[in-house]
Amino acid sequence: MLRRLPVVIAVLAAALLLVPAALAVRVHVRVEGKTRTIFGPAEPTLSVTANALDALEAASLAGEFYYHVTVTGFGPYVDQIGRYPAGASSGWVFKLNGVSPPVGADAVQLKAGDRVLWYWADFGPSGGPPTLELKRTARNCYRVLSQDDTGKTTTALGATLRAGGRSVHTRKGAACVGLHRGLVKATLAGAIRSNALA
Ligand code: B12
Repeated sequence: MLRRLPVVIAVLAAALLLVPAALAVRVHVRVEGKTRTIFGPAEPTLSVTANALDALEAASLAGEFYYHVTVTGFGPYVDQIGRYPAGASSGWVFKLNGVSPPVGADAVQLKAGDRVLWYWADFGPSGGPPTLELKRTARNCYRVLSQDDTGKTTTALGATLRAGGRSVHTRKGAACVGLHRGLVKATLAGAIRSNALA
């Protein structure tokens, strides 16, 4: 038995190493900065330990971008992503599946297939900015939706589609862009730029 001890220890150690990997979830992650997309325009799937803060860590690792967490009375708070630190009524917020959770990112447990969006937001008297979501309706045709913090979705009237260096103004939040190279994304003044689609 004693001779088998090193083998038993090795098996146990391997099992312990496998536990965190088994608990990880595969989720979509995107990070929208103040002036440009920082990570994952097309919302790639990443392996994330457990929560929305871990999703930012996974994206930072994959995209090699800086972020900083400070511990406050409420718990961990992301006070900087990329170049810009939070200040006054602006800073970094996140959404899970289009909804802004009313708790810190470490308290939001993820399940497979979830979509986590971190973004820079300027808060005014009417709250934070809506986020845009791009959907493909047919070949080269797209619809742009606008989501508020509760996840309520409306058509993003006046949104612009950016396709291969061209700008196409949408009629009633939808348009066909014709043949294009690269990804298409949507913008609208006062809203967070959309995910990108082929
Ligand atoms: C201003 C504000 C913000 C600003 C902060 C800008 C800045 N300068 O850093 C912005 C818009 C960026 C923000 C973001 C978020 N906020 Co906020 N925020 C507030 C608010 C209205 C005032 C805070 C304040 O200035 N206090 C006065 C200063 C002197 O005290 P302070 O301790 O130094 O305040 C700092 C911390 O509160 C920190 N902070 C702000 N929000 C949050 C959220 C969490 C979870 C943590 C840990 C820290 C934190 O930023 C403040 C300024 O540095 C409070 C509501 C309130 N009345 O307290 C909500 C509040 C603290 N926020 C809240 C939430 C949920 C968030 C978000 C998680 C929302 C989201 N889904 O993304 C994010 C944080 C995500 C992240 N980055 O980690 C909740 C926290 C609830 C909870 N029990 O966890 C509160 C209580 C609002 C609410 N009732 O829902 N917030």
